[in-house]
Amino acid sequence: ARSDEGGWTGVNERTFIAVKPDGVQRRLLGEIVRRFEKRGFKLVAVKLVKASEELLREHYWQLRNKPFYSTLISYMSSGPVVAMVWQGLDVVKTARKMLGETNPADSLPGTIRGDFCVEVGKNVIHGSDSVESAQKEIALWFRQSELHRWESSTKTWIY
Ligand code: IDP
Repeated sequence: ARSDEGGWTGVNERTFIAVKPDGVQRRLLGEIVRRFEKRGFKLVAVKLVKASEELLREHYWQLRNKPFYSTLISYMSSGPVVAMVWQGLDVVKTARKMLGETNPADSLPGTIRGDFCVEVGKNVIHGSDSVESAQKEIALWFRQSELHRWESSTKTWIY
């Protein structure tokens, strides 16, 4: 991790979003990307990736003792996921609101999980739960060279 990775705050805050294998299979990628774009966030990295078990075990390290852990790892490795980094003011918190709750049944209509899924084990999308987790997850899923710096032409209309 490079030293400037920790400095992303304010309008430069970043979060890690992954469309899970069910989201990819169900052709929800475009709809999900559309929501983040229209909200005003900036895409700084994206790739289709078949995640290794090793990567997933590290990603879900904190859940290693949960009864659903092995199901979760096989679900997440059952097909390609779309890994993304989105940037913008309060993007970590806002993305979590856009996703809805972990359990789709608790997710309000209008949220991604509230609109597109019904079961906690097939909840179509991941989003970092804090700025600190976002930094760890971005470093885990992406190389520095995959994170792009670019100026959005709509910036002055969003901020
Ligand atoms: P989050 O994804 O909303 O941050 P976490 O508690 O970090 O929620 O759980 C990670 C993922 O593990 C969930 O998104 C979901 O796919 C899966 N998961 C969580 N709780 C359960 C459960 O009770 N049964 C099956 N899978 C679960």
